[in-house]
Amino acid sequence: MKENLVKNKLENGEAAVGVWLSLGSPNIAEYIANFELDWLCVDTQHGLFGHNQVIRSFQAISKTGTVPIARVASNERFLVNKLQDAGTMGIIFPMINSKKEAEKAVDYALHSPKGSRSCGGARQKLYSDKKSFESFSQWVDEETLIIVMIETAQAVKNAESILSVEGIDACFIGPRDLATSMETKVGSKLHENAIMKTLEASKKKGVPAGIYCFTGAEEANKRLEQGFQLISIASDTALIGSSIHRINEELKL
Ligand code: 3PY
Ligand code: MG
Repeated sequence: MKENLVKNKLENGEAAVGVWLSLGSPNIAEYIANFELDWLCVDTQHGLFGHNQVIRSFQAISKTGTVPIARVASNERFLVNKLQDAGTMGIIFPMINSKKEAEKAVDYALHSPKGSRSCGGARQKLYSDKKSFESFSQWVDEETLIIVMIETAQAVKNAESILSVEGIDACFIGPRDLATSMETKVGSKLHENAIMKTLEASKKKGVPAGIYCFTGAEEANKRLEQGFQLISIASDTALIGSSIHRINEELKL
């Protein structure tokens, strides 16, 4: 991996489509990574991943053209660095509610002078042909994707100031937590207005926006038309669950 193709697509105004992994299975990661998606997200905030399964999933994904990214369990330096050592090329930070929290995310993910990432990198070094640590750290900082999740009412209110933080490559809306925080339902008018407000803030700040889609191509196409660039089209659990459900519904028992 000489360059982060998802980062390139976002910078060029193109869409990058991926799938969310929750089941903690490197075998599922390997399988799905061969479907020519732009990215796969190993979710360590929710889901079933132990750290060895994270490493084995990145080993499988990085053999394909799909970019390995991860959602960190929470905005902590040690957790971010462990995912980077394991080989992620993008970090999704959940529950970023303020400019200060966004600054912390950038600080943990990038080396000096842009941040204060601790020197390590283990598996990330396998992606790069840089010989010295200095050239590796410069390369990895350029190729790292930093994505902040906007998924509370407070984050929507602060979206413009969050997205003014230098080093943030994209924001990503978590519809379920957003609905919970707003005490409304996914899909309500109130909820949709908050999504649109975040999208407007992202356009104003020139930072690409992404969103988690739950119901398939129609929803994903609508979000693409609205101008979302980072689209999660499904999760491993949803793909398995919806297939079984559909077949069961059609069975003539
Ligand atoms: C949410 O909907 O809150 C999410 O975080 C999606 O992963
Ligand atoms: Mg969430």
